Amino acid sequence: MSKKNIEAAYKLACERYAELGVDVDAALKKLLKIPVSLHCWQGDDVRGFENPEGDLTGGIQATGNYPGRARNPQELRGDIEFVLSLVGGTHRVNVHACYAEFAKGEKVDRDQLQPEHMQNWIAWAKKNRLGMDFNPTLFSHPMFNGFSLSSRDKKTRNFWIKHTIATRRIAAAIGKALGSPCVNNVWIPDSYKDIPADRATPRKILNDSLDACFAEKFDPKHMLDAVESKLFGIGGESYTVGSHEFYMGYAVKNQKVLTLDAGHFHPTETISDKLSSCLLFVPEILLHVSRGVRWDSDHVVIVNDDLIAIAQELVRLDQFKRVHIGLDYFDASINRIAAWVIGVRAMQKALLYALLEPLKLMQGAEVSGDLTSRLAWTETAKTMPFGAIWDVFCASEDVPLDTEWLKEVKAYEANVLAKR
Ligand code: RNT
Ligand code: ZN
Repeated sequence: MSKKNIEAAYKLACERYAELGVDVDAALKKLLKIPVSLHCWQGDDVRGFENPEGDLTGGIQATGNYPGRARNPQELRGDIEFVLSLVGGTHRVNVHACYAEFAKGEKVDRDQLQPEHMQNWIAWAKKNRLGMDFNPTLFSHPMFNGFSLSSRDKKTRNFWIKHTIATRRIAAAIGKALGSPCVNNVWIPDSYKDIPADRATPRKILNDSLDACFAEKFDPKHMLDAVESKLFGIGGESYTVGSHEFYMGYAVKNQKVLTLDAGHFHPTETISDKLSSCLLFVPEILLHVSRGVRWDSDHVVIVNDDLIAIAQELVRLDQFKRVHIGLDYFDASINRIAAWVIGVRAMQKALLYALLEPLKLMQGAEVSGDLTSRLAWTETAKTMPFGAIWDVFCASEDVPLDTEWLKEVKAYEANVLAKR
């Protein structure tokens, strides 16, 4: 589409939004300031750099064998740079501990990790003006035997406690170096495939282990602890130690960041309605924006009702300082770069859609008890010329329109990915 047509469509669209009391410029300005944390593990099917050919364990699976997976830090960071060139706004990158880098011949186990092992990532993030988030990797390792922080075996448990402590120190170093708090998210796969005889003991152990992990105090300007629940995983269908109730309780009691992963609840349960309640009791929330399909919690994020509902809540709560948005999915059956781009752009589209709703009219109707009008305005929003505004967001950020970015990804596939 020509620049002239984009501008003409935008002008008409702005007039129509103004009729509903919606300030399009303010919405665009706001969208620019909402960072999305880009998960590094979409680029290599959650393999990491320790042992890329090893098994992915812990009830998560990346299925598919689309060619072009990143095989080393240079390829992975190069791919992320390319993704960032295709999305507007300023973002963050979310890295797992299993993506640490070592000198040639150096062998460092996860309980011994140091900030220096993330130095390349930190320098790269700095150069690219990205904030960074971090995660202990409590799976895909010989010390993970179905249980980690909640293991009844002291040696196993202590190994993972030491690992988590190490990642908190690294996260604090990251946050300090980049001048932006690094969210360090703890997720454990500890679970039983079948019905446990004792649900309580592993949870008591997990509670104590987390207390040990979090004993050291850090400046919240540098590092924030987050804890992520899950209802079930593959091979862990009957019981997960770190359930929602467990972590909700832990986060409230200890004032930790609560992570809500959109794919970690009952398949028909959504996280949008949880935000307003959780924000009353926990200091901050980390969203793992994902798309659950049947038993898989990690399909590529697209603009659907669930995503729009999340974005609507975020906009209506307007507490963006207390809510961190991260993506969390992995699909190895399609071009991995496209999977990233589709997810970031979907998140931004949903946010823009929510920012452009006639909220004053909807909330005014609600307050006055005119619920008929509230429903009518909700429906009106759906046929407003949203696409014209989205195009201008892309054009003004100098990134391709929706009709254009795929061509660039196909060229990158031919020139870069196909040669791997
Ligand atoms: C797994 C959790 C977790 C992971 C990442 C790799 O179900 O969602 O967040 O996806 O840590
Ligand atoms: Zn997650």
